[in-house]
Amino acid sequence: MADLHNPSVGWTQQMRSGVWTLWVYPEVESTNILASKLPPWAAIRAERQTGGRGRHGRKWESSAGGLWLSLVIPAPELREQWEALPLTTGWVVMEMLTELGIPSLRLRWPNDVMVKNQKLCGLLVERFSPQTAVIGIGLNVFNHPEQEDAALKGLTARLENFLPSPPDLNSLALNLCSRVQAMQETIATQGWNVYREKINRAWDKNRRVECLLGENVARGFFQGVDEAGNLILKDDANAELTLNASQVSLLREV
Ligand code: BT5
Repeated sequence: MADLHNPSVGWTQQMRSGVWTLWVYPEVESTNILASKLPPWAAIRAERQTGGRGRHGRKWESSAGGLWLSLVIPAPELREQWEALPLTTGWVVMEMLTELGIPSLRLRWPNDVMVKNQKLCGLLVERFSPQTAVIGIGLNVFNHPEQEDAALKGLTARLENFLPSPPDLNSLALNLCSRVQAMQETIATQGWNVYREKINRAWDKNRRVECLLGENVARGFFQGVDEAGNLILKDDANAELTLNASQVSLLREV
């Protein structure tokens, strides 16, 4: 296992590309945990995670063959400006996948990249320090998540199903590094709203959803997000409903 406090222990490959240093490990508990103590522009990739993390304590299946990557970026001061990182990173990942030729891509709020109804990529953005954010990216490439958890059968997608020979995992990691750096610079200088229109185009519009807000459930057709990142739903009577994103623990497509 890698030493959580010293990324120089246990790695097998180290690569530099622009501002980034990418360390590759055979196995870690979670790349996000390993990245939590690292400075901006550190990137951690692991062949396997023994405790891959989803949101709200959920498990992320991380066997060999997938891209399990955490990127540390500067995210200083204005906290609100960085709250949309799951949305903007989702769009950046989708842009890369579109360029690779993956068909029928869409985003699902807040942090999933889907092919039709199957999840290809999930994101976990965490803030361990006031000055940085850790962007965890899980992308199924050659792995088979349903072999780890039979309940995922039919619910996941993987790059190998769409591309005869997907890029290797280091190339995908470095590709994402440079895109995430460009995104960080855009958000730092112009704010996240420059991405909002593109993001709003990438959802599956008019899909019926249920949103859990504590004990309550809000239902309607998903319309997108507003300038503050709040969710906009329309009910059957075409009335618009705004939901505070930080209060929505789960969005289910129904
Ligand atoms: C996520 O959570 O989608 C965030 C996943 C982030 C994973 C990356 S890998 C690198 C970094 N290090 C970490 O430890 N994590 C990040 P959430 O929206 O809560 O979705 C979790 C749900 O997705 C699970 O409950 C399963 O239903 C499903 N799932 C689990 N493993 C999957 C996989 N490999 N592919 C697709 N779906 C999966």
